[in-house]
Amino acid sequence: MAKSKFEYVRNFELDDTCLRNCYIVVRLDGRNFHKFSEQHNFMKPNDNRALGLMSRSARSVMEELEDITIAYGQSDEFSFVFKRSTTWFKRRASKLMTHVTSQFSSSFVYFWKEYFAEQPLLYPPSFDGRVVLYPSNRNLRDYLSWRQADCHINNLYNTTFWTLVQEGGLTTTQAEERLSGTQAADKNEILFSEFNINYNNESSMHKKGTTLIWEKVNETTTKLIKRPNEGETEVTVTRTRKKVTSHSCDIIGDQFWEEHPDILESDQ
Ligand code: DGT
Ligand code: MG
Ligand code: MG
Ligand code: MG
Ligand code: MG
Repeated sequence: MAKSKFEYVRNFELDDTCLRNCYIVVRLDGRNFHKFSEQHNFMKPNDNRALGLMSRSARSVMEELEDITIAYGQSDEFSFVFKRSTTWFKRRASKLMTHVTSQFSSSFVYFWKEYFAEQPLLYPPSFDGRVVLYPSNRNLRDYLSWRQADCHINNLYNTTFWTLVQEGGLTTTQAEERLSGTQAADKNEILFSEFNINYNNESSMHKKGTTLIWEKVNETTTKLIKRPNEGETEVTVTRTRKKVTSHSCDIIGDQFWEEHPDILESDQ
C-alpha cells in the first residue's frame, strides 16, 4: 500500500521498550486522595470499603492483563509486577502503564457501588502511574519491602494519631505535636499505656497491606451425566483453576517467598 506523505510523523514516536530481563513494576497512586477521602467520608485512619475496592480493582487488572505475577497495595496505591520475561505489548512502558492505570480506574468506578452502597461517587477519580525496572530478585524484593515498610510506618502513625483525637479528645494540632519526634516504640507505648491497645492485635490488612498472587485452587462442581440405559447420574468433578488470592502477611522476610516459589524467576 502506498504511503501517504504524512507517514513520516511516525518517526517522532520515541522508543520506550523496557530493558530485557528486568521486572517491570507499575505503581499507581490515587490523585489527591486527601480530598477524595474527606469528600467520600472515608473512615479514619482506615476505611475497609476503600481498601476492599482498591483490591477488587487490582484483581481486575491481574485478571484482564497478561503476565502480572504479584501486586501489592496499601492506602491509595497499588504496585503491579510483570514477570521479567514478559513480552506483552513488546514491553513498551507507556502501553503497560496506561493499560494498568486505565483498567484500574475504570474498575474502581465500576465496582464502587459494591463497596460504598449508600455513599455516592461524587466525581470521577483518577490515578497516576509510573514504571520502574528492577534487574534482580533482591532489588524487586527490596522494592516491595519498601512499600510494606511504608505501610507499617504510616499505619502506626495514623492509628496513634486518630486514637489520640477520637478517644483521647486531642485536637488534630495537639495530636500532631504529641507525636512529633516520637519513635515507633513511643507510639506503641502511647497506644498500650493510655488506651489499652496492643498494636500487634490491630487488623493485619491495615498493618501489612494487601498482596495479590495467582494460586492453584481446587474447585468441585456437580454435573449431571446421561448414560445409556441408566438415566441421569450426578457426578462430582474437581478441577484446578488459577485464581487471584489475597494475603495480608509479611512479604519482607523469606517465608512468604519460600511458600510461593513461582512468583520470582531465577536470576541469571
Ligand atoms: P497525590 O497522591 O500527590 O495526588 O496526593 P494524595 O492526597 O493522594 O496523597 P498521598 O497519595 O500521599 O496520600 C494518600 C491520601 O489518601 C492520604 O491523605 C490519606 C488518604 N487515604 C488513603 N486511604 C485512606 C483510608 O483508608 N482512610 C482515610 N481516611 N484516608 C485514606
Ligand atoms: Mg503523593
Ligand atoms: Mg495519592
Ligand atoms: Mg498514596
Ligand atoms: Mg487502537
